[in-house]
Amino acid sequence: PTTRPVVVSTWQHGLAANAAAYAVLVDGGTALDAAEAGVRVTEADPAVRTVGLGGRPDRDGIVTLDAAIMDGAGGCGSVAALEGILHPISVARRVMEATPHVMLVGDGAQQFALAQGFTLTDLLLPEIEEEWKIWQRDNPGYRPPINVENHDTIGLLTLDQQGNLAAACTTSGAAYKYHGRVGDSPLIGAGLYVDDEVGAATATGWGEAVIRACGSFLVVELMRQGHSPTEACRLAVERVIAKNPDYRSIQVGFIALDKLGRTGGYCIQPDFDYAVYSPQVDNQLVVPPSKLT
Ligand code: SD4
Repeated sequence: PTTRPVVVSTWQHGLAANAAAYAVLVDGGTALDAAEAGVRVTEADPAVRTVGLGGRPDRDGIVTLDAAIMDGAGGCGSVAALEGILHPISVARRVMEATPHVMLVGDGAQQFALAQGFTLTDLLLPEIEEEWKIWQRDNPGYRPPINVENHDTIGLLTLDQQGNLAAACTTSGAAYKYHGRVGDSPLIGAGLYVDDEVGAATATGWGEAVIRACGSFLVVELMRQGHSPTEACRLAVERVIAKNPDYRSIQVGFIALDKLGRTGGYCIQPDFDYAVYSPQVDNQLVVPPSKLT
């Protein structure tokens, strides 16, 4: 039996994103349109400290954004280290649809966005700038914090009524990162991956740890081998742990959606949750199993 449509996304802010994405899907919209519409809600929400407007800056006080979007046929686009654009996910989609490329970064990504009609927005909120100044004062070593709280990307997976899958992932990245640092979120195969023959996956947490394991690609390939979404996420977390001896001090979480509409997740630390919206689940938060307790 197949469940459609389905939306699943990371963290509590996933609930609002899911609502927007699900509305597109029940209307007969595509998985790709729904994925973009969903995460745009989080990007524009000034209360979310880890995505778009209201996101925390890098250690130089500059908000730099990473985002990627992918469909189940292999189409994908992404931007990294993008400054001053409210909706990096929509720029990523333009990269996918209006260029011969997959990824644009930094100034080039911003120039492309402006040429496509996006406008500049100041994304650094005054209270966030104050917080950053205090962090700077208290951290003379100027080292980005590596800890379990330094995360909360929105990653969102969709299955539409036609049976097509898509994923979107967008973030301001790790707080107080080096200027120019790129995390897992805009990297196809790390922050997200989709294959209509199998399913879709996305990651949240300490991006460096996800990149080392090609996390989201791994989850999809494990589902291809027959593992359920939750079991695929668990095995991918085990791989992350094997590649990251410091795993006790970081969080990594994966969520997955297979082509039958089954969802699942797994994480290192127990503080992760994700939001599911389907004909059977009325947009609810799920707490997945975790490696540590
Ligand atoms: C990153 N995975 O840039 C993202 C961080 C995250 O809020 O989840 N951020 O490493």
